[in-house]
This record gives sequence, C-alpha cells and structure tokens, in this order.
Amino acid sequence: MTRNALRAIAAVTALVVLSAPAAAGRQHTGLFRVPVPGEVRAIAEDVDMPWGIAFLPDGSALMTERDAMTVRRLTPSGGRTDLGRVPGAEGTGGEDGVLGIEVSPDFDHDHHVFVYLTAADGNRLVRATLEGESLTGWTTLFSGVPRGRYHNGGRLRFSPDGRHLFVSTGDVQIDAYAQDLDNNAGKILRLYADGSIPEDNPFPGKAVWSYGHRNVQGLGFDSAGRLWASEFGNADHDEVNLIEPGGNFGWPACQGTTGDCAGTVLPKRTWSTSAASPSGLTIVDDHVFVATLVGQRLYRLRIDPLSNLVDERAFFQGWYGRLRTVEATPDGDLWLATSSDKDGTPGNDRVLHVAVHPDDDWFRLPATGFPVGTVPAVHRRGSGRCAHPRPECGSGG
Ligand SMILES: [Ca+2]
Ligand SMILES: [Ca+2]
Repeated sequence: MTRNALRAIAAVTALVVLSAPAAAGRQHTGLFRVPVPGEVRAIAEDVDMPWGIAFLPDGSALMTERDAMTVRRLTPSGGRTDLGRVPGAEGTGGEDGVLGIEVSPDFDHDHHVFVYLTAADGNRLVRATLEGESLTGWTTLFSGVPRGRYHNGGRLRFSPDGRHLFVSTGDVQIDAYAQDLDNNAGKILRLYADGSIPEDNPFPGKAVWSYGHRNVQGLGFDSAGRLWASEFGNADHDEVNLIEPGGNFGWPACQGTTGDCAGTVLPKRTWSTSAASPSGLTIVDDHVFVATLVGQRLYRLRIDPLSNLVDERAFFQGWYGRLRTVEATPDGDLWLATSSDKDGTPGNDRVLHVAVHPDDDWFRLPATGFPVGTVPAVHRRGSGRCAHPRPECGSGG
C-alpha cells in the first residue's frame, strides 16, 4: 500500500474520531471557568523520582517511582502504602525504569492497574490487579518497544470513553526509529486495554497512532475528545502537539517549526528547551497544564475555538525545582511531582497538592468557533489578582 493510501486511511480515521461526540466529561460547548492554581501543600516529601500518578475512584492515587521501581498508594491527606517493587523492571540509572501508570476506567469491577516499564528486552506495558494492599497477577500486555538509557517516553492515558489506552514512547536516541512505522519507538501508540491492536488504527496491524516523535512524556484529552501531547525537543524547541491519527510530527528532520517540516504536523506551541523540557501534561476545563524539568515551572495554556493554545501563564517558576508530572484530581485540583534526579540525592522528591480556584470570569468554547480575529479574550480581574498567595505572580510569561 502506498504512503498516500495510508494517509487517506488516516484522514478518514481522523474524521471519524473528530466527528465522534465527546463520550465523557463536559462538552466542548460548555461554559468553563479559568482554573487558577492556588495554595500548595505537600502530600509526600521523601519520595524518589515520582513519575506516574493515577487516581483511584476513592480519591487516593497510585504513584510510580522511576528508579526505585516501586508503586505506592498516596492519600490526599498524606497517607502512604507501599505496594511493592514492579517485577521484571530494570533501569540503567538513565531515564528508564518504572514510568507511567494508569487505572482501569472500569476499576470498580476489574481492579486493573496498568504500568509502563523498562524490562531487560525493551519497554513494555504490563497489567496488575490491585487486591487489598498488593498488586498481583502481573501480566505483560504489549512488548517490543525499544529501550534506551534515554528517551523512553512512558506516559499512559486512557481515552475519555475508556476504550483505548494510549502509550507514549521515545526514540531511544536512534533518530531513524521515529520515522519507521515498523518500530514502536518515537511514537504514540493506541491499544485496547488488553494490549491488542485496534482494527481501526491508521496503519493496519500496527499500534502506531502518530509518529515522528522524539520523546513524548505527556498525554491529555480535551473536552472534545482530542489528544494533546508534550514532547522534548533536542537543543532548540520543545513542543505541545495536537495529535492527528496517522500524523507525522516531524522528528528528526523537523524540530519545532525548523528544519524540513514539509508534510509534517507542526506543534501548537514551542518553547526553547531552557524554558521548558516538558514532561507531564493534563487538561482541566480545556486548559492544558504542562510540568517542565529544566524550566522548573508549570505552564497553563487555554485551548481556543480555533484549536490554538493561548493565554499562556507560568506558575511556580523555580519554587519547587524540576517538575516531572502534573495530574488533575477527580475534582479538578492538581497533583505535582518534583524530579530532583540531577542532585545525586535519592529520596528527596515531593508530591504536592495544588488547590485550583476557578476564576471569576467565564469563557465558552462554541461548537462552531469564532471567525478569525473575533475570538474573545478571557477577561482578567484587575486589582487583587496578584495578591499573596496567588502563585501566578511568581513569574511572567
Ligand atoms: Ca514535531
Ligand atoms: Ca534527588
């Protein structure tokens, strides 16, 4: 089959996806308030390289530690239970180890937990069952993702309808893998929850959902059911992308918007790598939050009716060091994980709870969108906006 034919299939798939109603959460036509990060308190202060965080129906969360290769359960009040080391995981002390974690959309019935880890022969997706205070019945669902000391991707995210599990991978520092559709490195993969490959994936028989990625560590869905992803650039440009099924996102010929980008999907936002190095991503009320490592800040960007990212704000810049992961709680607050992996001291990372206060102002994403040039700005309050302790005052941008 020719590449054009494949692209045609991908385009049809895209139309099917984009025309499908948002299956869960608030509709894209809903009236949203601007989520403003506020008070911060520590949930855990002596964890080691927290990487994945996923919430259980009771409001507690499962957290992986990358290098310790463990799973822990944290409660919002600071309670902690060790669920043990993940069998079969082995890291090199680089960026591999036990990475993303997800909870089954049907957890109340199946108690399934999904983990992305580095094993001896590559990165893989595994599943366990949470029974009481232990994870049992570890099963490999999908393997064959190349591993490397660096660029292992690792984020897991269920689609809003719970039918598909998305997996981000990295190019493991072999650039050519990202463009090779027979290689699962440098991709976003789309699987069923049992690890099988959906028959309507853009490239028949392949797990590949999008390709040409360098290292994706953040995935999130907006209220229209669209997938957004954060991606580490090389030396110049980090990216946030709106993912199109079958899309080529450019790497390695194209980085950000520079290089040979013909025929590739350009990012919706780029930053210099010194201002970002984006890992985790989550979306609250159609605002994209991105946790950054080198940038040591939390970005918030609003998705506007034209699917652009606008009204960027940076929070907590330099306050907590490198930030790996941001996840929305079931009630719309945020958990934030630090990543002090460069300081040579194990066990000194934190998981933080960030209260989110809806702003006084509202905005609406209409179904039809506004004509270009008439997109209404979010109205900002004047006096008092930057009164202590609102962290938004901590930085510009
Ligand atoms: Ca790109
Ligand atoms: Ca440390």
